[in-house]
Amino acid sequence: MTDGQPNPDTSRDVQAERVRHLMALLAPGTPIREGLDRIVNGRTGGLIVLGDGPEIDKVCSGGFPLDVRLTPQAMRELSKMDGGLVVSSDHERIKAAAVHFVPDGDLPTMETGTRHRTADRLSQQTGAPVVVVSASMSVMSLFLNGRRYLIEKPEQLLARANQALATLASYRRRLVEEAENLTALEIRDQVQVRDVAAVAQRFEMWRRIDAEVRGYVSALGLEGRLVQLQRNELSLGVEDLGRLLTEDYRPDSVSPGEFSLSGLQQLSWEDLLELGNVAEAINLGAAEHPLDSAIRARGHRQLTIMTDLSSRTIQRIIDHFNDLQSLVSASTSELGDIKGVGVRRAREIRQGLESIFEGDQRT
Ligand code: 3AT
Ligand code: 3AT
Ligand code: MN
Repeated sequence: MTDGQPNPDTSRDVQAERVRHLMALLAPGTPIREGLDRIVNGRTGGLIVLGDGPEIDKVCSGGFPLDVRLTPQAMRELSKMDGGLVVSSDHERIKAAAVHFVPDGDLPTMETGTRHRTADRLSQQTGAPVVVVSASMSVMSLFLNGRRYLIEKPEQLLARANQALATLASYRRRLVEEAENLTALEIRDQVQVRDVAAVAQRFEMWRRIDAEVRGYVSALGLEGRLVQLQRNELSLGVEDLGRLLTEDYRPDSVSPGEFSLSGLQQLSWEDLLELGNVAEAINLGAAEHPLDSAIRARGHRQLTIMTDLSSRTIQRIIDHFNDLQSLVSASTSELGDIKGVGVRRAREIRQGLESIFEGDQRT
C-alpha cells in the first residue's frame, strides 16, 4: 500500500459500519421511519437530508426554514410540497422544508430521475446521508458517499434474517463438533496446530454470520425481537469459547493482550477456508510445518467447562501446572494445595478430568 492512501478495506468497513448504524436509526419503530412509510403510502415521494449546518446550507435554495419537532405526520405533510426536507443530525427536528437542493452538477451519478440524481450528489458533496422515497416506485433508498442502499421492507429483511439464522445454527453445530474433537485430542495429548485452527476457523465463520444477523436485527428495529431472541440462543457460550481458545493456545512468546482471533477478520472467505491461512493469521505453528506441529492446551477451557472455579483460581492452577497434561496427572492433594481450590474442589476437578478421559476411551 502506498503511503498516505487510505486503506480501502478500512474505509469499506467504516462505510459498512456507518450504513448499519443508519439502518438502525431508520428501522421500523422510529419516528423517521414511520414518516417515511407514510410518504411511501401517500405516493408523494420525498427527499430528506439527514444533517444540517453550514455545509448543507450551501447547497440549499428556496424553501422554508423551520424548526419543528420531527413527527411522522409533519414529515408526511411537509413532503407533499415540491423539494425536500432538511432534518437535524440527531433526527429530532425538521429544519427546512420544500428546499430545492443544488449540489455540484459535475459530481458523477448513475441515477436518472432528478430527485435521485440530486440525492446522490448531495450526499457525495456534503458527506451527509440522504434518504429518498420514490413516488413512482414506492421504494426507499439511502444515499451515502456515492453509494445507494435499499431500505428494505420488514418482510424482505425477515426472510433474509431467517436464512442467516439457519446458517448460523448449522455453523454453530460445526463449531461445537470441532470443539468436542479438540477436547478428545487434548485429553490424549495429540493436538496439532491444525486442530486448533479448525476450531478458530469455525469460530470466525460463525462470527461473520452472527454479524450479518445482528445487522438484520438492528435494521428490523421493533420487528427484530424474535430474530434477536434466536440469535441470543445461538450465541450462548460462543464468545467464551473464542476467549478460552486464545487463553489455552496463546504462544508463550506472545503477551495475553496481544493474542486474539481477530486477525481472522482480515481474511477473505476464500482464504479463511484454508487452515494454513488460519494458523498464520493467529500466529500459530512453525514456519515450515505450520499445521503438523504438536501443541498443548494450558487447560482454561477444560477447567471452565468442568468446574465453577473463578477465572483467578483457574489461572492459579494453570500457573502451577503449566498445561493440561500435567494437570491430568496431578494428584488430588497437589490440586488441593493450590490457593482457592481446597479438598472438595480438588476432588471435583479430578473426577471431572477422569470422566472426560473415560468418555473419550469409550468412543
Ligand atoms: P409542476 O407544476 O409540478 O409540473 P414544478 O415546477 O412544481 O412543476 P417539480 O419540482 O414538481 O416542478 O418537478 C416536476 C418534474 O420536472 C420533475 C422532473 O422530472 C422535471 N424537472 C425539474 N427540474 C428539472 C431540470 N432541472 N431538468 C430536467 N427536468 C427537470
Ligand atoms: P421519483 O422516483 O419519480 O419519485 P425521480 O428521481 O424520478 O423520483 P423526478 O425527476 O420525478 O425524480 O422528480 C420528482 C420530484 O423530486 C420533483 C421535486 O419535488 C423533487 N426534486 C427533484 N429535484 C430536486 C432538487 N434538486 N431539490 C429538491 N427536490 C427535488
Ligand atoms: Mn420520476
